[in-house]
Amino acid sequence: MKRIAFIYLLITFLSFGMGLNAQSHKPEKRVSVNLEHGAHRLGKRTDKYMQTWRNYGLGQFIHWGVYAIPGGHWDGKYYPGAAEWIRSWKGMPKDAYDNLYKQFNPKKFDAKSWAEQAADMGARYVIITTKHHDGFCLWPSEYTDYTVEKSPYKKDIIGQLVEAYDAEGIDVYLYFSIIDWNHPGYRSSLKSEEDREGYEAFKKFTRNQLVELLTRYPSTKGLWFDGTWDPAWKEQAEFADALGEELREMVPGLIIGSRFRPDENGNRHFDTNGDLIGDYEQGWERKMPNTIEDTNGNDWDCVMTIPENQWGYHSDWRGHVKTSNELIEMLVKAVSLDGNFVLNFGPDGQGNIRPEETELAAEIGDWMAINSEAVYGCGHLAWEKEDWGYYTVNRKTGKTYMVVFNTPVSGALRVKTPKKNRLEKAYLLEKPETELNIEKIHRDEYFIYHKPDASVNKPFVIVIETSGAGTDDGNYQKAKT
Ligand code: JFZ
Repeated sequence: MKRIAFIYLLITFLSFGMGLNAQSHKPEKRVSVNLEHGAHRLGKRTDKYMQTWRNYGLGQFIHWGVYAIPGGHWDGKYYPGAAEWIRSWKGMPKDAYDNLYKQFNPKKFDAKSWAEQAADMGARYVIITTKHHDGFCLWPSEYTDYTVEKSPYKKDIIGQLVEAYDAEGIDVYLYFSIIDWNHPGYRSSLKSEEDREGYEAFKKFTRNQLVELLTRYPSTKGLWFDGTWDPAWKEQAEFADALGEELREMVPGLIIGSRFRPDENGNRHFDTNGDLIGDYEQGWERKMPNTIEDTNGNDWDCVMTIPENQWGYHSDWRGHVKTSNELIEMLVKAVSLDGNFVLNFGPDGQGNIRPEETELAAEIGDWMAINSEAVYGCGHLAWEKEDWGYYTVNRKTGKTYMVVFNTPVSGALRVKTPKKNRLEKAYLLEKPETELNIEKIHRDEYFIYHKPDASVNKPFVIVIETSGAGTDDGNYQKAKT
């Protein structure tokens, strides 16, 4: 018995060590100091709100603001950076940018059609920019004049979107930038007494706007913060912590990721002890974890652009534009590693969703219409990773899926089950009546034979059933987490 306990400890120790080495997203050094503004919780949130979040699978991001008007161009010149950053470009006169709102009149904007398109794509939540770094507010804020109300369009855009997405049953999260290039008190760093004074006014303004947003749009499920890397904000641990608590009291179950408040040492995402600050890791931006160890057991979302790095509307996408197969693979990979995948849309200055995005949304939606069962409510299955794609497992029912992206020329898809767990049955999700041939190769190793015909150019899903899992508690539990 003693020996077994020792081996168990050794294995636990080794795997923990390996986990630490794999962490790209967490300080390597683990210390333990008392923090007033560090993580307020260790491990995942277990309440029903967070469970809903965890089971979304697919989300939509919307970046919209006055930057959609120049669309990555000024004075005939092409701006190579992210379109929503054009104000910071030396070729862009600040004054001209700050007056763009006088032309903001998106006649084609129809919140309902955006929400319907998102629903058809299969999105379960949406993150909407209420205010990006430029400070332009898509709602009629009473704390600044730099809002949609003062544009020729006048109407509240956030209100229309919240209503339309709510009606489609898509949960709304509000993106809010802490960087605000329009507010006189905003500074990226505080270098003088005067800076500090101005920043105090900016902090009040920030708090007021956030309280205003949650008061106006009480169905909001969470806040997606951005622009919190400023040295000025990194000094605001106490203020940000209190503000977070105040906001959480306003909306039951409110979800806020790790890109909001720093700890008292200015550490972001992970506090000085290496513990996650906030409800999920918000650092996976245009990149993804590769293994479950990379996620440190935290909830996370990956936000992704369709071109390389364009969030707001850029009329001229250059470089690689992702295909629906690539995006579906990212979605499934995210789910297989216990994360959500959020795809960005950048509508144009008139309020149209660009044709490339519409086409991709439809292609993803077509795939989801058949296969979403392997996405919604699903998470990681701790089986050996195979070359053909990703396993996902329904967290409630335990139903197990193989989402196949790479079919081997032999047609033999390898499955290695955990010990004492026999592979009994395999069938295509699309055609449950046709059972696929299974051959046992060696111990817990099987081949499932399936080679789709040449016309199939989309990933497909195989459902698998095993038996005997109950005889090995440890593995069964592991397979379910
Ligand atoms: C920020 C914004 O600056 C950008 O315009 C967009 O809104 C995006 C969603 O968020 O950009 C970031 C933020 C974080 C990282 C990279 C770009 N990051 O953590 O690597």
